[in-house]
Amino acid sequence: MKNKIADCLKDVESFNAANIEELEQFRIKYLGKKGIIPSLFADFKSVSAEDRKEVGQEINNLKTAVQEKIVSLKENLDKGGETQVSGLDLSLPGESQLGGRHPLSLVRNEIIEIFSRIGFSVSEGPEIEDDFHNFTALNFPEEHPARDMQDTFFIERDPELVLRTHTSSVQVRVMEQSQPPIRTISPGRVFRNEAISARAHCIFHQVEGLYVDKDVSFKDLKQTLFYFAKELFGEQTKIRFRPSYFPFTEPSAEMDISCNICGGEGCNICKYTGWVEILGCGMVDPNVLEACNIDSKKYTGFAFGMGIERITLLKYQVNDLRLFFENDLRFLKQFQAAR
Ligand code: 2NM
Repeated sequence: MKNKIADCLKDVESFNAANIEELEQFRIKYLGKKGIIPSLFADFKSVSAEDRKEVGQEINNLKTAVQEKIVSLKENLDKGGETQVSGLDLSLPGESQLGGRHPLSLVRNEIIEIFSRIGFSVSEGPEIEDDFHNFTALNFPEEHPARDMQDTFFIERDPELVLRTHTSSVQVRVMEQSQPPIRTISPGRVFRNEAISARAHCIFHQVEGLYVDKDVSFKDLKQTLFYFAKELFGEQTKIRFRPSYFPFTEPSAEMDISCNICGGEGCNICKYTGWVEILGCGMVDPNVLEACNIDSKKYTGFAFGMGIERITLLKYQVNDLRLFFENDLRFLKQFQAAR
C-alpha cells in the first residue's frame, strides 16, 4: 500500500493539464467517488494497528498534494498562460534574489529624473581636480579657509591637485566648454577631511545644479527648487529661504522644506522647528562666469548644491550616515522594494 501511495504521489507531482478537461479527469481520477483517494481510505481499514498512523498520514499528504495541484493548475489555466512547459514550472521564483539598488543610488536617480523632466542634462567630471577648477574659478580667495588642510585632501605628489570638495568643479568645466543656455546637474562623490560621525563622513555624494542664460533670476531659482522639493517630498511640501554665504554665489541662500516627518508639527528630526535644511543655492557670482569665459554682462545664472546622504536620511528617516557605507545587508535589504 505504501508503494502505491508513493507511485501516486510521483504521478501527481509530474502531472500537467493542457486544458480544463484534462484537469477535471485528473480530479475525478483521484478525488471522485470511485477515485484513488476514497479507495485508499477504504483499504486503510485493513492496515495493521502499528502502521495506521504512518499510512494515514501518507494518504492525507497525497490528498493535499492533489488538491494543491488542482488549485495551481487551475490558476495557470485561468490566466490563459502556458506556464508549465515540459515539466518546467516557469512561474516558480528563482533560486536567489537579485540585488537591489543602494539607497543613495535610488535617491540620486530620482533627483536626476526630476531635473531631466525640466531640461537639465547630467554632467560628470574627474574626482581628482586641480586647484583652478575646485577653488580659483569658483571665487575662493587665496586664503579662504575651505582651502585649508582641515577640509581638503591634497595629493601629496602634487599639492596643486586635490580630491574635489564639491562637484561645482564639474560645472566650471561645463561652462568652459560651452556657451549658454546651460542647464546641467552634476551628481558625484566628493571628499572632505572631516572626522567620521553619525552626521559627517569624509566621502559623501552631492548633486549640484547650474542654469545660465539671458535674464535668469532668483525667481527662476525659487520656482525650479520649489518644483524639485514637491516632486521629491510630495505635493504638500513647503519651502523657505534663509540668507547664507558661499564664495561662488551672490546672493546666497539655504533652502528649508517643511519637515516631511511631522508635517511641520515639530519632531526631533526638525528639532521642533517644523523645517529642515535640504540645500544651498544662489545666483552665480559674476566672477565665476568670467573665470569660465562667460560674459557676465550678457548672462546670469543660478546654482545649487545638495548632499545626497542628507536627502536620503530625510526621505527614508535613517538616523546614522555611517549605515550608507557599511554595506550591512540587514540595512540594504530594506530598500529592495523601493524604486
Ligand atoms: C552650493 C550652493 C550654492 C554651486 C555653484 C556652482 C557654480 F559652479 F556654478 F558656480 N555650482 N554649484 C553652488 C551654489 C553649490 O552647494 C551648497
